[in-house]
Amino acid sequence: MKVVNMLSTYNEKENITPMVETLERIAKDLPAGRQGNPKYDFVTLVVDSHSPDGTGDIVRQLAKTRKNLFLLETPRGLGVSLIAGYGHAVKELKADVVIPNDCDFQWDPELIPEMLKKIDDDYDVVVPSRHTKGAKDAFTGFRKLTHFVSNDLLNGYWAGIHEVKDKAGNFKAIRVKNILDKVDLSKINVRGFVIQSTIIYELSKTGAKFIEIPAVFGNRRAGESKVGFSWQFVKDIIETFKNSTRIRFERSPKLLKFIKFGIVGGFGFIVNFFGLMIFSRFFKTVFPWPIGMINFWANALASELAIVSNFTWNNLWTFAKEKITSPKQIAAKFIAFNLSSILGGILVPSLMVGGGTQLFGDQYRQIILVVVIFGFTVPYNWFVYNKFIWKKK
Ligand SMILES: Nc1nc2c(ncn2[C@@H]2O[C@H](COP(=O)(O)OP(=O)(O)OP(=O)(O)O)[C@@H](O)[C@H]2O)c(=O)[nH]1
Ligand SMILES: [Mg+2]
Repeated sequence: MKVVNMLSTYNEKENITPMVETLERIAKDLPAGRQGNPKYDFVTLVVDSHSPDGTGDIVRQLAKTRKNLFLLETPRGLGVSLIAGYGHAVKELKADVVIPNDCDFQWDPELIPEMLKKIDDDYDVVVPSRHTKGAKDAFTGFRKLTHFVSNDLLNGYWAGIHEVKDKAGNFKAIRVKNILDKVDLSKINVRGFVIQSTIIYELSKTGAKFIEIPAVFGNRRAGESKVGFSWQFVKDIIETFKNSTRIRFERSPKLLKFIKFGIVGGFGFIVNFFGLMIFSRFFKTVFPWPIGMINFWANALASELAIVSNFTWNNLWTFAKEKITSPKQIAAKFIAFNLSSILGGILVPSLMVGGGTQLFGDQYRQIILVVVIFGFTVPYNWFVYNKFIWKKK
């Protein structure tokens, strides 16, 4: 079984040699396979973003006396580097298992034998975790807060990634066959640290079986952390938020649809408002009719304009997947849409507001109107649009 240990490095000149040697010792101590042959073929892939401290040169030097050490040079950014590294491990190095890790000893590589044992036990993704029983982390103050915001709030609560509790770490063992090789790496479009939760999400889509094992997350052994309050940090938080939102909507397309439906409805409300203003002014200047008639026609025209806007934008945007295209269908559905709008947007709400003010008094008219719109018209429209107008084909 070929195991590729993938170390991401940026300025890790003090840590790289001890890490490579530690992995070699771990490989030597692993249990042998059948007939005493080594069960695992252990290689190390260093993914370095042209570290200015010369980490790459150290790797080149080490590789002169080693057959199992490789260097991949990538542009700056943990996300782009890991994506390139995963691709290289799968395609070029023909890995069966990939084990990405930081190169600062915060995650203890001594866990690797236990992780490989879990892969043997048929788990596909083994995640050392700071959030299971028996785990510990050295987080303090600011790092505790940023970890909570990105791991728990954005990736957990907002994105809805619940396969594992610790979604923010790099260290994990990933089976390649039918799991990592199913992930289309070219479609993952993230630059920074958010790659960690993104890869968990992408792996979950392959049907991977996850397990978390307790880990002790210590302090880095030497060198400097790249996570601190900086412009890069702000960019990382924005990217995490954007990506969590994308994942949330991908996981719950109904929610995205509902938000679009809300925006279209709100826009229709604005169209109605300005339509009424423009039409009543226009009629007042052009026709010398009694005031009631003008209001009626201005109202009717403004409502129709809003209906046309709602129908068009919902058809093109909210329900793009169920879009109605044939002219005959459009005509039929548009008539149905109009009738339903009159019923759900005018007739029933008028009755409800009328009844409500009778019951509670005129001073509550505005509140009753809001309650009726959100309590009746919105759910009614949502139901009719989904079940009748833009029914799934
Ligand atoms: N290839 C590559 N590696 C990077 C880059 N940025 C960080 N790394 C490496 O990724 C690993 C994690 O980075 P750290 O700075 O230790 O971040 P962290 O462990 O999440 O946070 P700390 O707890 O503050 O150390 C380390 O091995 C870094 O050297 C990058 O742009 N490219
Ligand atoms: Mg670190």
